[in-house]
Amino acid sequence: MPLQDQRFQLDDTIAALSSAPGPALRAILRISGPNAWSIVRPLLHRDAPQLPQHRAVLETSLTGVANLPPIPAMVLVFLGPRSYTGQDLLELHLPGSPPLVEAVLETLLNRGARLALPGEFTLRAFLSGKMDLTRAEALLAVLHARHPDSLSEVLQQLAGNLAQPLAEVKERLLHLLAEIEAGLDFPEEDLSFAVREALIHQCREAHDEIAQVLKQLQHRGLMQEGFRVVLTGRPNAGKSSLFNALLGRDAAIVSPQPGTTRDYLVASYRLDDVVMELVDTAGSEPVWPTMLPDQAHAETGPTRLATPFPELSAVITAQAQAFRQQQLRQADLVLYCLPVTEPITSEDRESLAQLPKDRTILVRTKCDLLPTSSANASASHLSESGQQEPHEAAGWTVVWTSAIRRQGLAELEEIILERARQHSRSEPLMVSLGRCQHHLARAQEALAHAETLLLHQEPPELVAVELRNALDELGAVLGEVYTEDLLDRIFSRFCIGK
Ligand SMILES: Nc1nc2c(ncn2[C@@H]2O[C@H](COP(=O)(O)OP(=O)(O)OP(=O)(O)O)[C@@H](O)[C@H]2O)c(=O)[nH]1
Ligand SMILES: [Mg+2]
Repeated sequence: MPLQDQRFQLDDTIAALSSAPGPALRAILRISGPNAWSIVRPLLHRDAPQLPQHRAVLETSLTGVANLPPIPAMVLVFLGPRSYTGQDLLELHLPGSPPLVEAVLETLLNRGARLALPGEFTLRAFLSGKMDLTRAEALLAVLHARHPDSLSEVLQQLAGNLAQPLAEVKERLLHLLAEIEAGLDFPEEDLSFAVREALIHQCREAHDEIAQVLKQLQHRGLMQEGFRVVLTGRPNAGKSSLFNALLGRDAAIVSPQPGTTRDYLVASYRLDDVVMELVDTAGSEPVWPTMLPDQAHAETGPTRLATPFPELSAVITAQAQAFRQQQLRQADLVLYCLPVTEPITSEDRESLAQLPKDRTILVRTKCDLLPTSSANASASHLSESGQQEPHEAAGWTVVWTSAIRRQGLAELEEIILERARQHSRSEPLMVSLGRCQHHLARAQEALAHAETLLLHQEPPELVAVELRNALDELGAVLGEVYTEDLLDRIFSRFCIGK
């Protein structure tokens, strides 16, 4: 059966690991559907009761799982319809050992459960009316949130601060429609002036309330997970200079001394209509090793100054490197800076090996230091200029820049913008916002049409059609009107077990 069809098969009993995979103190397996209890019951220790009458927590053990001895388990029983999915739902809390969890899951599947598809538990919650679509989308965004600001935004949506005002507007429009349709039974009696005035007023009110919600959504869009562009590379590679050149101001200190940037700097960076975060980090090698100052000097050459407090510097360096690693983990795009005048070192190779090619741009900095004939070169012009990138650069997106002469910046910005746009199209929160904004704008259009019709004393039937259109659009936001295709697109973005 195609996956889409399976997804809407509510009489199946589905099971999956709901906690994060990997070793942990506890793992949680969820099983939901009409046979959840009958599948789990024979595995429970013989003292386990018949299906509890209420929500219950059973401290028990599981037997008959592969050839394993009894497994201590806590089983939470949620009876439908008062459960997350609206169906009987059991949670098996187990010791978080991956082979053990796998064996229990396999036993559940052998006993008739089907492995849940991504987001299928939440889809069931939605289909059983436990959750409107804005809340389901908010849940998805909560699971993917990385920053406290965007988390609080989506938590509010999860709590219903989008669904609730819209449900209220909808209620009032339904009332309005009922009034008009009641009048339609007497077509010869056109709407009186006073009634028309009142209807216009109510249409405007609904329009304004939707505008308020749209404004909230717009704010949420600005608070979205910023696309994070992180500059990294060896000390002195020209990261801070590029950071300043992209921002168009001197936000970071630049100096010929390697190790100038010891912390990391985050700046709001706007390209076109996309606001993102640009992060400058410390160079990617320990600049002040825990060695005596004169040793450091001897090993790294004259540009490196001896630190007066080697131990303190080692601590700061370690911290700077930890920050850099953390920023790299959170990066949506990495700009790996490498002066065009320097070869790719083993250290660069090691660093690059850890970065995903599709989310990294190799920025060859300081291209003004090359002879003028090749100074205008960029990745796409390499062969013409006779310059060859080292073979390690093959397969990477390469851009040549000079922060000092502002060369290659437009090309770099174009790539950054394109990646940021691609990213926001796949961000759960942004997808949800786009969908809601689309329907709300159309609801507003319908209300504006209704108002115009009322002003021009057009027949009430036409006004009713526009009100129905507005109601349909609001219904679509909340998920009362949906297509399987839309649900498939939303819920397949969840991970399995959610
Ligand atoms: N000629 C030339 N010099 C540059 C360019 N970009 C940076 N530099 C010089 O390279 C040196 C290091 O620049 P920074 O921007 O501080 O390098 P960094 O990678 O931030 O260095 P750390 O913070 O120490 O890791 C400075 O002397 C800059 O003036 C460039 O495009 N052309
Ligand atoms: Mg710097």
